[in-house]
Amino acid sequence: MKLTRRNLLIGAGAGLVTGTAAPALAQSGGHEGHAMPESAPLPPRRDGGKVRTLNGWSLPHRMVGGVKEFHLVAEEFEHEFAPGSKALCWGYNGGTPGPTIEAVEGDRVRILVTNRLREPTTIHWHGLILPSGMDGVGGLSQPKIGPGETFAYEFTLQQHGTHMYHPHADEMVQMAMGMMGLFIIHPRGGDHVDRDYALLLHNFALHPGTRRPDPAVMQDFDLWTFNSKVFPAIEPMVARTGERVRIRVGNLSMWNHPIHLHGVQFEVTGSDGGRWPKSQWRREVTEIVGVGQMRDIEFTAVPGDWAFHCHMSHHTMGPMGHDIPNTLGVDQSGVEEKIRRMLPGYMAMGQDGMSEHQDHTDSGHMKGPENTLAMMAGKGPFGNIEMGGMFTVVKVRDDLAPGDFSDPGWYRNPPGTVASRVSTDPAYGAPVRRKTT
Ligand SMILES: [Cu+2]
Repeated sequence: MKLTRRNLLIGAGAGLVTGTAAPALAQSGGHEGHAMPESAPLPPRRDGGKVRTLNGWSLPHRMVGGVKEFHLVAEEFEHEFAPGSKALCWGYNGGTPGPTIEAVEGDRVRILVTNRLREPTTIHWHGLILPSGMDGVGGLSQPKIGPGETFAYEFTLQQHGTHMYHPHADEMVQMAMGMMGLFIIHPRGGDHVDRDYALLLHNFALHPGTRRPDPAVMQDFDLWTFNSKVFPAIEPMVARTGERVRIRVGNLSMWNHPIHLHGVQFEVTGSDGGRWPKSQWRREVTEIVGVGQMRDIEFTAVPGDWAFHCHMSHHTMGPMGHDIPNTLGVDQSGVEEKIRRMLPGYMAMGQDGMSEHQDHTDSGHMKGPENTLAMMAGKGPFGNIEMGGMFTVVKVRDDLAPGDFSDPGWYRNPPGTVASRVSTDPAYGAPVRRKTT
């Protein structure tokens, strides 16, 4: 039986499946590791770049006769989206996204691209002003880079801003497999911020129980990612109170994403067009980053743990089925026992909402398909966070050293500033309500 989202209800750990998918749910699944550790060690910086690419790194260069030379390698590797979900992905230099290229306006850059895939590729420098023959559209601007070949791209950077790179050869497949990266050009005179974060929005169709992304999916993706990671495996963004923080967000996914930050009104300060004049800055709390677009947002950090996420609520969830009956409000007593005779361990869910999903999967008594994340994950100081995709936390503290990116743990709220229980009686108080029929 082919196991797809069409016949599986809710990725890992759902209690309700169609009959055809039932045997698949009996497979064992690894659901350990959903909790976000309080002080997860962050990977060390391997470069001198100014930008912190979440869960990523900036590519070192070498100077060759006054030219900054970078070397990208297109290749396949095993990638972990979060503990419990790995796939064979394609990307650059061992990762998806590939390493961030950082340079300065006016630099002459040479980018060597070695193709270790088994099909031709190219790289398009998305948003860069360059000679037509360096634009990287296979067949149009250049011959494709065959397997085993290395091509050189060389041009002078005539602009600054947040940009991207991606293939323009068998684009549908190669991008669906994870091939993309950030190309950040700093202005010649600098533009001071204290923390400069960058991430790419993407989506992967890694169907339950499988190990290669499916390039044919157009909308119903399993994994919604920041830099090809899903919550809780996405690094937090940390800052000291009062610091100026920039977050650069690029979108090479198949959807537009309304990116929302709690706790502040940020300013939209730039895009692929570079840093905008101050008169064009806008105050927002949500900014839609359209497919193929970049947006830079900036704010002054205020203390707390602040959610940063896509506001499409399905994009903050892990794998789930979409063509399934709605069980909300459906009395499933009796059904459970009958199904258990055919499918031991079956558990009816969804009658009162799906919040219970994370408890069942975290506790391990709901096993989903192999190599498949739960729909909801993450533990916070007050319980389950119930997220799973494009979600991370901006952690702002008063006592953080400049340049310290380590996870400071959970925010210690000043006394009297946490919402708290005043009653357990549903009939409590005298709230004004509209008359219901
Ligand atoms: Cu989204």
